[in-house]
Amino acid sequence: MSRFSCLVWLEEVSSTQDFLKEREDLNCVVCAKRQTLGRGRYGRSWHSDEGGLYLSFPLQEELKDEQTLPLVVALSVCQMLEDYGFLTSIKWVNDVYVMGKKICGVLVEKLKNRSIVGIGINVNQRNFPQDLPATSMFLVSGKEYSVACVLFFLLDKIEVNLDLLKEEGFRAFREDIKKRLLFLDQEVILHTEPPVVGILKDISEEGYLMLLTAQGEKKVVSGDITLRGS
Ligand code: BT5
Repeated sequence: MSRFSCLVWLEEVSSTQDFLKEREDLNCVVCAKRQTLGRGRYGRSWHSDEGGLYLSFPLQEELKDEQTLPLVVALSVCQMLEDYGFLTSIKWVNDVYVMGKKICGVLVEKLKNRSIVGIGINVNQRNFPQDLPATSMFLVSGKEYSVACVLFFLLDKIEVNLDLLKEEGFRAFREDIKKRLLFLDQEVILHTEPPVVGILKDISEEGYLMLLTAQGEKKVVSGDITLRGS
C-alpha cells in the first residue's frame, strides 16, 4: 500500500509541521494553501504565501542512512521539477535551486518514534520579499501550474526513492546527488563557529560533505554553506 494514502488539505495553518506534531495518530500528508508561521531549520522562517506548496508527512519506518533523508527528499523534488523541464541543483543539505535561486526547502524533524518531513516549494508566487533570493516555477517559466499536480508528481518520486533508500541506502543516490550538487569543486564557507573555508570536493557515502581545507580533508555533518566571495 502506498505510504501516502490519506491527504489533509488546509486553507491556512500555522505550520504543517506543527499540525502533524500535535496529532500523533494522524498518518496523512498534510498540505496547506498558506502558512502563517512556516519555518525552516534553526528557527528560521519560511515565507508561505498563497501560490506555493507546503506539505508535511510523518515517517515511522526504518530506513538505511536515515540522516540522508533531507538530501533524498531534495533529490525527489529535483526529479519532479526536471520532469516539468526545469534545470535543478541541490544546495547541501536541504535546498533545491533553479537559476541560482532557492525554489524549495526541506525540513526533517525527529520526534520520539517518527520523523516529520516538511517540504516547501515555490510554485505560482509572483514575488518575494526583496531580501529573499527566491524563485518560483512561475517566475522561471512564466507559466502557472496546478499545485495539486505538483504534489502528486512529487509524492510519486518520494515513494519510489523511499523504497530505494530503505532497501539500498544512500549509495543508490550518491551519484545522482553529486551530479546536481551546487558549488562542487568551488571554494565555500561553512558557517560554523569559527567558519571553515574549503573546496567542496565530494559527498561521502553517509551523505556528508567533503571539504578540502588548509588543514586537510574535513567531513561536514551539518550546517550551511555559501560560495566564498558571494
Ligand atoms: C528550509 O530551511 O529551507 C526548510 C523549509 C521547509 C518549509 C516547509 S513548508 C511545509 C513545512 N511546514 C513548515 O513550517 N516548514 C516546512 P532553511 O534551510 O533553514 O532555510 C530557511 C531560509 O530560506 C530562510 O532563512 C530564508 O532565507 C529562505 N526562505 C524563506 N522562505 C523562502 C521561500 N519561500 N523560498 C525560498 N527561500 C526562502
